[in-house]
Amino acid sequence: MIKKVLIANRGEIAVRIIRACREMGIETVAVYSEADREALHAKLADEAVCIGPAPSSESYLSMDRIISATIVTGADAIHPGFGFLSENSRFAELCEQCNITFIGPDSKVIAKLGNKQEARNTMAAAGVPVIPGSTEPIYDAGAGALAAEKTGYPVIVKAALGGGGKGMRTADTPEEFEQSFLTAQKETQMAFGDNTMYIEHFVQRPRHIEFQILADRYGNVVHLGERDCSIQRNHQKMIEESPSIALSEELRQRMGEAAVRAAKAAGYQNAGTIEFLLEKNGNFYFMEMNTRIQVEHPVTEWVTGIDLIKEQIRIAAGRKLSFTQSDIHLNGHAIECRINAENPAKGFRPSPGTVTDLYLPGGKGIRIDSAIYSGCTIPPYYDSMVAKLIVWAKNRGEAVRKMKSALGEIIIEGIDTNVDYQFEILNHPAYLSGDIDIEFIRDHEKELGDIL
Ligand code: MV4
Repeated sequence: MIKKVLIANRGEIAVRIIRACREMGIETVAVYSEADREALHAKLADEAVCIGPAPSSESYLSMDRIISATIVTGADAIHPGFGFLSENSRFAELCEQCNITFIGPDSKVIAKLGNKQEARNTMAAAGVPVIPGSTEPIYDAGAGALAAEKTGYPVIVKAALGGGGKGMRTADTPEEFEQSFLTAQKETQMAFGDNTMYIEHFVQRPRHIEFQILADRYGNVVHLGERDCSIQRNHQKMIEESPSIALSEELRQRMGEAAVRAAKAAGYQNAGTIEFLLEKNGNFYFMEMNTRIQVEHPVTEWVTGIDLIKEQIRIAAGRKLSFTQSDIHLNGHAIECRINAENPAKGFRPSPGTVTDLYLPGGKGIRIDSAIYSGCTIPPYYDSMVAKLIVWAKNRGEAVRKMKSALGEIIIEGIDTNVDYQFEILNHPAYLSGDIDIEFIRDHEKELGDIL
């Protein structure tokens, strides 16, 4: 059994994990950087250890310091949250070597799925639809051009170790290819210290649909339905919802089965997410698998009634899943808005600083996951997301109205936020009608910016 968990993260997700542990009777250890001395996660945990200076590289990304803090405090498991070391296979391996339970999949599975080209091949072999494209790693523009020709233009060049948009370029024609490839590869080398690329056909105006899965140690795999994450800006998601209004029950079942097949093919354990691109005509393709808990997990929790963090801990402790696929039903509609400390009028530039006044909404069907409090200081060193507002209602229309009402109540003084911008998105007729794809923000930039 797991008795004490060290949370290798900060902000709202650290708080979320501390709460789950406390409810399960598990002790908690927070780690914090010098910039986070007064941070909520450090105050709420049973113990807190300072692991170094403000920059992530010297604190939240320092494997040695985090492992040391785990040993010193006698914690028997680490929850990595998202970002930071959560998808670092070497960190998971280090935990394994130190006899610390890493709350997530096996280090080898993380490494296998972290290589997107390898993941594509694994999925294709398992009968999961993948986007047409290269089957071998590509290291030079010449080999790339041949693969692109075979794939069919337009194409997208991606970093094998990438994800989240870095090291990615499109090419509409063979003439554009070399330039796009070299730019993508240079960025890839800078970001990941590796220059392995792969090529896919560029899918036009898809939705981003992802399936949550849970897998235990005994080969039981279930999916918990989908999240529609199409509303994003520069690869940063802004609004997520479950279920997606783009899926019929029949399509949900087919995509869910594909997601379960994907997890089984990877030998996956714990919570994971299979990302798909969904075309307007209903064709869907595996894009990548995320081996961590995700920011948007609360919308799935609300429509399924399953606490994903608790399930992660139970699975890591060796427990069997206590439900099967037929026990899982999607009830009602949940929407999440990410609240960021940023200024939409100034190109969404980060807005760190001290929160001088704070009021957060509540009431039936409203959940806030945050680590801010009145008087807290948001340091400039980390991600700008400071809170998540999640609402639930019987149907999408009511959920949208509830979200708009709740956004309207928020008071955050002292820093700039995207709260008003989020309101404008929810107020847009195209959003309301469900006419959304990954280009939504770009398509409607002008109207959405009118309030600024
Ligand atoms: C794509 C694509 C279209 N076709 N791949 C963006 C982040 C990274 N995970 C992969 N991404 C994309 N890959 C093919 N073959 C379009 C995107 C994409 C995107 C995907 C999901 C959500 C938002 C997006 C915004 C721009 C591009």
